[in-house]
Amino acid sequence: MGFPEGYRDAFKLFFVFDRVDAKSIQYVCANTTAASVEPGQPFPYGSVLVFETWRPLEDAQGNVTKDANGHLVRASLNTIFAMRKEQGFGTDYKDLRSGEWEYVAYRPDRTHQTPPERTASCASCHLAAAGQQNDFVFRTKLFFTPDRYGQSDPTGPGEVGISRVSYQPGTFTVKAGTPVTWRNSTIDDTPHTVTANDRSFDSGVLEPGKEFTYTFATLGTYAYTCSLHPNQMRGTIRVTE
Ligand SMILES: [Cu+2]
Repeated sequence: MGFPEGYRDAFKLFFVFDRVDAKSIQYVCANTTAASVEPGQPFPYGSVLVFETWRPLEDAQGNVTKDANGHLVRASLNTIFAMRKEQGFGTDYKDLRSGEWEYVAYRPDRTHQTPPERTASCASCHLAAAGQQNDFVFRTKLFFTPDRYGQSDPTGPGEVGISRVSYQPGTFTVKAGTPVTWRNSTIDDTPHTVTANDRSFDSGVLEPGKEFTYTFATLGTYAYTCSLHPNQMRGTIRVTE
């Protein structure tokens, strides 16, 4: 489909989502063809939607900062997702086809993050959300319910929670020789990992409800990430005497 040239000037802003849970700001905009559609109506051919994800500004503790209006502050652009509807589009997705849409993900430098031949996963997720009959483009209610994502799950002593695509707390201090347990307490069926940046520990894939325990014998500061969500999930363990 090609990079959606000029979308920042020409496209109409649809929505901005502050995803505190995912540490992500999501801008959804549409070209005039797509923007002319009434809710519930199919999108005409020539519709293009662009969805930018931004990493929000964080303080030194890894907490997101907000502007005077309570919104997250954009720090850096992660990904530009584009979807386009044209007659006959999507046939290569075969069983995963979600209508006549095709999908591409670009990095800010316009190189492909997910090239067109590998975007069947995009189509399948859109298909799963909307079924064959509907023109599904993005959702608001499912992922953005404040009471579902607004609060931390309780964690026990010596325990780091994994929920809403983050480690809670992001920085955890432990005495050397005391085990630390990470528990995937997410309620949205998302698997995560606990993977040291230096690979000194790695939980492997933790499905929801699963735990991983590791005992730090050596003093120091250990940075880790989720290998499935490396842009969103970062944690630190500080091992003290
Ligand atoms: Cu993850």
